[in-house]
Amino acid sequence: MRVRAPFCDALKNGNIGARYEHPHTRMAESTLIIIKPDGIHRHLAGEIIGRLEKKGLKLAAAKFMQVSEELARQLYAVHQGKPFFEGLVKYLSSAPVLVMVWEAEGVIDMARKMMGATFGYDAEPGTIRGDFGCSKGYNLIHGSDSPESAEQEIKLFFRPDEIIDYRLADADWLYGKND
Ligand code: DAT
Ligand code: MG
Repeated sequence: MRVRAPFCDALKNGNIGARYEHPHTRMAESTLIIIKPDGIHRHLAGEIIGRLEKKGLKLAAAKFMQVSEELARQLYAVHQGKPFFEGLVKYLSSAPVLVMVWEAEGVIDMARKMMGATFGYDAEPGTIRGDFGCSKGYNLIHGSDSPESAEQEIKLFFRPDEIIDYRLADADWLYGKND
């Protein structure tokens, strides 16, 4: 009589390396993340990308570029008229940045939590801004704050064909069937 190994049940139930399409891989939300000029100059791009990768978020697009003042004004249009607006535009357009789209269900909130509070001196240890800066203006990273702003911001930087649709090789281990 053949004894069925528990391993086979696990495979059949989709727990070990099974090729089922988990809903999380289909309904992924997107966010625009920018490693700002200070992040690039301070050699923190790898550290920041590493944190997002290790969290299990999926990189869908990336562009290393110098942002024009015009584009910076568009990205920060909601802040137009505020006393810090002109300085913010100058800062973002002053040196190269790394602009990315990251995906996961709930990625907007997760990335915001990982970024930490807006000003480095307020941000909790363990967050990107909390661990690597104490400045008000130079706060290393931008992340969309809502699905509406994410959609709008991604369109400012990427054409649809620049956003890559693929399945992470470890997708089966990032989420369980009951997530
Ligand atoms: P966040 O980047 O956390 O989404 P925000 O959208 O309120 O913050 O502001 C955009 C950027 O503007 C922020 O990253 C840093 C700068 N900023 C915001 N408030 C400021 C202030 N009171 N003084 C100087 N810079 C400010
Ligand atoms: Mg914001």
